[in-house]
Amino acid sequence: MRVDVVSIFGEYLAPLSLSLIGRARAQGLLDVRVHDLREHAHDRHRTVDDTPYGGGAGLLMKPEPWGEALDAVLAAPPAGDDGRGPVLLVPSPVGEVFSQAAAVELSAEPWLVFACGRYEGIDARVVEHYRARGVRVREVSLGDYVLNGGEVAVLVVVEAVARLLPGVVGNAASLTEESHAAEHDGLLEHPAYTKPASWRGLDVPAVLAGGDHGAVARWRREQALRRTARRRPDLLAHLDPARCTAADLRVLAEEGFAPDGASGFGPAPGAVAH
Ligand code: 6GU
Repeated sequence: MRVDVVSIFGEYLAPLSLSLIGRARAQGLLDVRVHDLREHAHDRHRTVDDTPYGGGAGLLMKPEPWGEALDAVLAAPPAGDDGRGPVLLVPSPVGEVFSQAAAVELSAEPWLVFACGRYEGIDARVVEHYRARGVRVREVSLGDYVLNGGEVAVLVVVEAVARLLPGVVGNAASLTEESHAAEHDGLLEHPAYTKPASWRGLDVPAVLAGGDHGAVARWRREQALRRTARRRPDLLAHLDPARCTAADLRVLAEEGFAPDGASGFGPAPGAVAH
């Protein structure tokens, strides 16, 4: 996979040389190229920002350097580009909230381009222009809080996507068993334990050491359901009742949740929230 990142703070992306992502790059599984937006600002001060029309606090990024920088990136597709071009990702607090489902979709793409805004963001015509040109643009947010710029989002999205590429994570099964994985019905993962069996007076649940694989699987499913109900009840709105066993339904009822009549679960009528 090829990843181009346009930023005024390329140094912010140094962690992409570390750990699994760094190794994936060294192995040629991932080709990350960072480009300096200021190369495309032509005044003496290499200005990339200006005051917003209509007034208001803060500065916006000007469209012209972005147009030049993105045109240059788009003009140099990776070898074997299928003609569809990249997905252009624009980190922004007004974007769709990034998710594991989005990471899975992006991991199937051969080419991602990130446009990192700073200040109050990028002149809105930049996204409009590339959409009109047929570029697939996704504005992505990390969540409901405000960051100073998009570079941290690039670190997050590249790590979430790259670890799904074949060969990046050693044990492929660990990808499907973790929290938020579709194969796990989007539930939070069950608690996990390693040796010693007893630590500071706390014992590993006996069922995990009992050697009964069916019992272990049932215990883990129950824990995943209870944890999700207590910590992230919003995720249960996407749990398909058709994928639930009678035991699942009983656990969820104990936690105060019932099928909501749509395609998920919601608070059971009369249930008392935990
Ligand atoms: Cl992607 N960018 C900025 N500036 N703030 C954010 C964000 C992104 N996601 C949440 N807050």
